[in-house]
Amino acid sequence: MPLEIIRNDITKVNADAIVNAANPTLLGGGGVDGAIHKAAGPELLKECRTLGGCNTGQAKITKGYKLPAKYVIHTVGPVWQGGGYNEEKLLADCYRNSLALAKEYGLESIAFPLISSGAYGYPKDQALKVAISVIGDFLLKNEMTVYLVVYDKSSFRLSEKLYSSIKQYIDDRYVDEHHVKRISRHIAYNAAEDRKIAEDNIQLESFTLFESARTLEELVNQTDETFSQMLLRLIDEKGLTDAQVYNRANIDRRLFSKIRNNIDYKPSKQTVIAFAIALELNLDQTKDLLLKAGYALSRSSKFDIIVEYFIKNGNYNIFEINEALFAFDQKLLGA
Ligand code: AR6
Repeated sequence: MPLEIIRNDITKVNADAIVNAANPTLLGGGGVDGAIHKAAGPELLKECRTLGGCNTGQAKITKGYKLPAKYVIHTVGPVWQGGGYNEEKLLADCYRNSLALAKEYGLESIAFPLISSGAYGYPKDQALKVAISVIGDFLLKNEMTVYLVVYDKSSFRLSEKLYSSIKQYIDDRYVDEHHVKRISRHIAYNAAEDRKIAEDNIQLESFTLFESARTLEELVNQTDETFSQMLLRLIDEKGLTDAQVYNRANIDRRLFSKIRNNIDYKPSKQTVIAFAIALELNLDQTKDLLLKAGYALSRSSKFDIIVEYFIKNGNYNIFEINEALFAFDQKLLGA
């Protein structure tokens, strides 16, 4: 089940649990901790007093009280001290232990803030990387919807190197709309000439059709393999299981079974690309799969260029791709 990066105030998120970036006392503080206590009401602090605090990297659960979420999972992130004090492992533990607790309680959805990336000073790009990597690993083996709530988009940054590399790739390839319009006019002009030839051909063709007495129904029945059929064939050819593929694609199991059960299913473009990534298709194969659903990759879409960038670089980690799409304000893959 999927990971979604969203921009919101976590106290407003409607998930089974929201995670609090707390301190070891569990008795409230500033930042997200303060916001959660304020929105949940004083009953939350009362319950927190009974918990006896919490060590860094560990997690404890309480009810959500006045929050839309049923539970709050309190975890204590590490204070950033330059990176040489086990911070990465401790931060990863926060995500792992919170997810384990959510699983133990049978929760279906959970929302995380970017733990430690505020008052505790963990660099946001590195904090995001740890979050995505631990949540991604968890989701390959477990069914849950996980929201990563990025509160302050302006301070959200991919690692500088990745960001500028993708930016350069887009700049080299992006065809602005103006240019596209010029091209379409040119195409329209050529199309007028072509139309006449096509009309002649159609007459010839309909004659042939008539001659061979083929019905429209017969013709329709001769359509190519559909998207659903091609997807299932590729899964078999790659020796993967359905679950491996929909998990890697960040796609909900229910959506996958709809596609499996309806050979004419018309997926969104994001869904097709998510499967192409899960199946580790190369660029040509990705284009073929897109075509089955009536789509193409375009140079006038940043989304398409970013996807192309990752496929060309052989990076099929859907969560990293989504991180990049998010940074460039594009729709995300899968979920
Ligand atoms: N919703 C989502 N994210 C938020 C919200 C919100 N309402 N408010 C802040 N953030 P921080 P930490 C983001 O400082 O670094 C507290 O005093 C914020 O932009 O809340 O783990 C505790 O008691 C940042 O990216 O937590 C501890 O003493 C992220 O949440 C200490 O701060 C985490 O920022 C914990 O520090």
